[in-house]
Amino acid sequence: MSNDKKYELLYWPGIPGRGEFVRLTFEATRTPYLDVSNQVEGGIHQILALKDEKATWDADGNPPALAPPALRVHGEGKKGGALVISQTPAILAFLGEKLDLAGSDAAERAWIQALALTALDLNNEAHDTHHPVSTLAYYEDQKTESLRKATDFRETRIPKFLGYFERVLKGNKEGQGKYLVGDKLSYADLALWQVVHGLKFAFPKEMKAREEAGEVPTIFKTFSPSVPEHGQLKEYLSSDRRKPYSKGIFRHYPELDRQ
Ligand SMILES: N[C@@H](CCC(=O)N[C@@H](CS)C(=O)NCC(=O)O)C(=O)O
Repeated sequence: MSNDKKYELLYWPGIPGRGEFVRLTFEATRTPYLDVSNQVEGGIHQILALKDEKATWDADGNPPALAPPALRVHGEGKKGGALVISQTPAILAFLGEKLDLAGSDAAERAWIQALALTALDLNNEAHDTHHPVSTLAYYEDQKTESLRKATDFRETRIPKFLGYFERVLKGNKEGQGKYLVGDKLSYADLALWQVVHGLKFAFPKEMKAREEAGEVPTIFKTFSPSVPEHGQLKEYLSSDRRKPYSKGIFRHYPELDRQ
C-alpha cells in the first residue's frame, strides 16, 4: 500500500464532479481517504490508467472500469489485495454499508438506494443541459440544443424532481425534514444535497425564483442547511479540499438560466 488509508478515490482532479458524492460520504462520517488525483503527485496517471480502453482485469482480480469515479479498497479484493469498484451508485451502496449510511434494514437499504439513484438521475440530466448532443463535443458546438434542453430541464424536470423529494421528506415524519429515510443521515441525503447545491450554482436565477415562490420549502429551509451539520462536512465545505465548480457537471452558463 502506498499510504495508510484503506479507501482511495480515483477521480479527475480539480472538480467536484461525480467524485463529490463519494467524498461527501467520507467527510460526513470522518472517514480517512486518499483523493488520489488531488493528493498524490502524478496521481492523474492512475485515473488515466483506470479508463484506458485497453485495460482488462487487473492483478487483484478486478474488472476494468468504463469511467471514473472508482473506489479502491485495500485488503478487500477477491485475492486479498485491493477491491476496485466503479459506477457512482455502486460505490455509494458499498460505502453506505461500511459507513452506516445505508439504513437499518433491508427495506431502508432498498429505499435509500432508489432515492440516491433518483438524485443521480437529476445530476445526469443537469449535465445533459450543456451536453445534450455529445459528451465529447464542446458546449459551444451544441448551444442551440442546449438552450432547448435547459429550458425543458428548468421548467419541467427541476420542479418534478424537487417536488418528488419534497414529498418524500415531508412524508417521513421521523426525519423532521432533515432525512429522506428514517431519522438519520444516509448516502441518499448526501446525494440530494449535492445535486441541489450544484443546481443553485448552475441555475441561480431559476433556483432563487423557486425558493422565493415558496416551492419545496423543506428542501430549501430545513434539509439543505441541516445536512452539512454532520461529521466534518462544514469544515470540509469551507476547505480547499472542496473543489469549485468549473467545467464539470454543474456549469453556470447565464444563457441557460431563467431569463
Ligand atoms: N454512470 C457513471 C458515469 C461515469 C462518468 O460519466 N464519468 C465521467 C466523469 S464524471 C467520465 O470521466 N467519463 C469519461 C467517459 O465516459 O469516457 C457513474 O455514475 O459513475
